[in-house]
Amino acid sequence: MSKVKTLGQFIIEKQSDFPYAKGELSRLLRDIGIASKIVNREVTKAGLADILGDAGEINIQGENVKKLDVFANEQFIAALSVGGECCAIASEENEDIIVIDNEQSKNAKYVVAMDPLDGSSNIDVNVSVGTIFSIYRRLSLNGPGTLEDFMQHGTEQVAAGYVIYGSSCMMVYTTGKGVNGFTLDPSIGEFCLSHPNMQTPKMAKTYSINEGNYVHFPDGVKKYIKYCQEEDDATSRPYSSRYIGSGVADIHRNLITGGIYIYPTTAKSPKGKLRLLYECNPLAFIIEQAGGKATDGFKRIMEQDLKSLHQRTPLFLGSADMVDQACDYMKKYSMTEAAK
Ligand code: P6P
Repeated sequence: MSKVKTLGQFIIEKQSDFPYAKGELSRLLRDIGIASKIVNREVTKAGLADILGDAGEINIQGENVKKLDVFANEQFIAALSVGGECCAIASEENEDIIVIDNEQSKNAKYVVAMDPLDGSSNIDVNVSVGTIFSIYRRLSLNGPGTLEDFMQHGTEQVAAGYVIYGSSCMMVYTTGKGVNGFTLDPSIGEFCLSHPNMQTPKMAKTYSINEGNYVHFPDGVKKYIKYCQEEDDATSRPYSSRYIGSGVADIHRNLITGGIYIYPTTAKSPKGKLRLLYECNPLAFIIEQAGGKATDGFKRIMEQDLKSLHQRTPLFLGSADMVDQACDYMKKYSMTEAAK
């Protein structure tokens, strides 16, 4: 009997974790998996853009070539629209929510928030990029989904995950019962369980931050960076600075090896750069389920109030002890930041 366990088999097997589940969430995760495989196929061809044509051009097949983040957005919207399990979508690519009111979806139980292709500016230089998704139970009783269905705390997520399109394509997700990673086997076109029950180390020696913004960082972040750079054998310092500039790639590495990712307030992003709904909350759910932590420097990410769809927040995410330490510096040197 093959030891390979596909995403589909795993989802069905774990469905028993939710006694009242009638398969809707399982089918929703399946739909996301299907769209991810289609996006992966296009992302891996991106390097051939010169041959296939740049976005906005007509390629040799006479097809209109799309920017990959637009293509990814369309693929996830299409898969979720026909799947029948989602009544509305919030996307980084769309100003307003996308209401799915076809017959099979308008009374669906779930809404999905997503960043269809985070870090897409890195595609041209062949750096890994990713999709981030977050699933909530709708608050409205029935009919087309509403904006209010998304205005929930991150603690209300029923599932969250990301897909990383890198040297291999992986889906990592949680439904609140741990974190599991699946690697796409192109020879069979299936995501196969490769990283069961992922746990992130409580302490590690990697910090990820764009130090080009140092001058405008809060004092607490400046002090923490200097702490990371000091020489001290007893605490294995200096740490290593690793920053790819593609959040899913940085956070996926830190999830596996341990580390902290920080995107604080900067002059250009006075509220932080990353979005609460479809980047920070899902990544926070995953990292907490893997034993890590995620805050805005002061408060747990998943307890933040969401007041607008594209709301930004500072993000301190990763190994629990490292996040605690960075936040201690924020409390000691940047308490005024919390008041903003
Ligand atoms: P900067 C990508 O645009 C992103 O949202 C994250 O994936 C990434 O970590 C960050 O922004 C990079 O931002 O300002 O350092 O280039």
